[in-house]
Amino acid sequence: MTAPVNVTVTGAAGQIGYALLFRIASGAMLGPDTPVRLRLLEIPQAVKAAEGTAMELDDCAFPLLAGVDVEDDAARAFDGTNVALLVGARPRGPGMERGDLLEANGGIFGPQGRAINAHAAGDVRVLVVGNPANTNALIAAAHAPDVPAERFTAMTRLDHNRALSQVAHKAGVPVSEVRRLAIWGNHSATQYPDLFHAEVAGAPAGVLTADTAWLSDEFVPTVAKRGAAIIDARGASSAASAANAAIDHVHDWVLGTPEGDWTSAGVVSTGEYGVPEGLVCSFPVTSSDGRWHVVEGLEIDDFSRARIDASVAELEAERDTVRELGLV
Ligand code: NAX
Repeated sequence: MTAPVNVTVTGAAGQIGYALLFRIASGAMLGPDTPVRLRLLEIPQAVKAAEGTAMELDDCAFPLLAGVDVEDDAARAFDGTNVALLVGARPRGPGMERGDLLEANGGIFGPQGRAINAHAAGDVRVLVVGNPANTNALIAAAHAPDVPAERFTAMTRLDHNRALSQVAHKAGVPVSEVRRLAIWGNHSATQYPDLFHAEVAGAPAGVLTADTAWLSDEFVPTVAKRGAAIIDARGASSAASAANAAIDHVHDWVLGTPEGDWTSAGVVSTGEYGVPEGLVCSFPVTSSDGRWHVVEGLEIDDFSRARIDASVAELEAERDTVRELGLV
């Protein structure tokens, strides 16, 4: 059997952590032939709860699970890590401004980026789930100068999967018949789910994009505000679907995307589609040889351009704030 892959999950005692860890241990993320060793990072107050989760992981007797460690120290949690899922973050509290939120998260993602830089394995791949995910990824990458920036990513796969489902429902086809959707921009209400290059049952989704009222008044806001709708219905934020999206993201990053299709991920821009270099922005991406590649050469019409620009402007504003705070 191959050597275990070290996977670190922060915020392991939280609700996404609980939905995520068992699936990683079962092989859903890295495949049925790859053993994993889990490192659970939590704040000291939540270590006991994480230990409870570790006991349950043991009790599943997963054949692929080579061990579980619970840590409250980032240096130990990221020691030799190959895949880091940064889920734990500071939520927005009452009266908190965006700057306060970014600053509080800078206090988490800066030190974690430094610990990854100092202790992780040479091939480390990082997925930031904790919000504001794109800018938290930017902060973590800025504190890890020895790790290639392309190894820091932010999760927009949940938005992508939500968009796939909305289109499948509208078109009356299975989700597997919907391809080449894209989420652009920030993982926030400004994100832009783009149908203009999508295919439904092998044909261009033109019949859907022609319905501009549905597109701009239903589809885009339903996808962008789905998180709030889940909170309203469930009384808690998305957890299992977020964990599933994290599994999908890392799975495709490591094992590749299917031929002829693409997905969405927040990756460090190298200037594609006019997005300023260095921003962690969601793009349509493929993955091969363990690397994300932005899908290039797509024609962007005025409808899409205005929405992409608005979301990118929000990312720039977040970057400017964290710059002013000295966090990047
Ligand atoms: P929970 O509040 O259930 O869990 C968060 C956990 O993180 C807690 O156990 C807490 O003790 C831990 N934590 C806090 N600071 C930490 C630190 N410095 N080191 C290690 N652990 C730390 O939140 P949950 O519902 O699991 O959501 C986690 C994050 O995912 C939130 O920021 C949330 O906003 C974000 N989400 C991101 C999504 C995305 O698509 N990118 C979608 C789902 C989710 O909203």
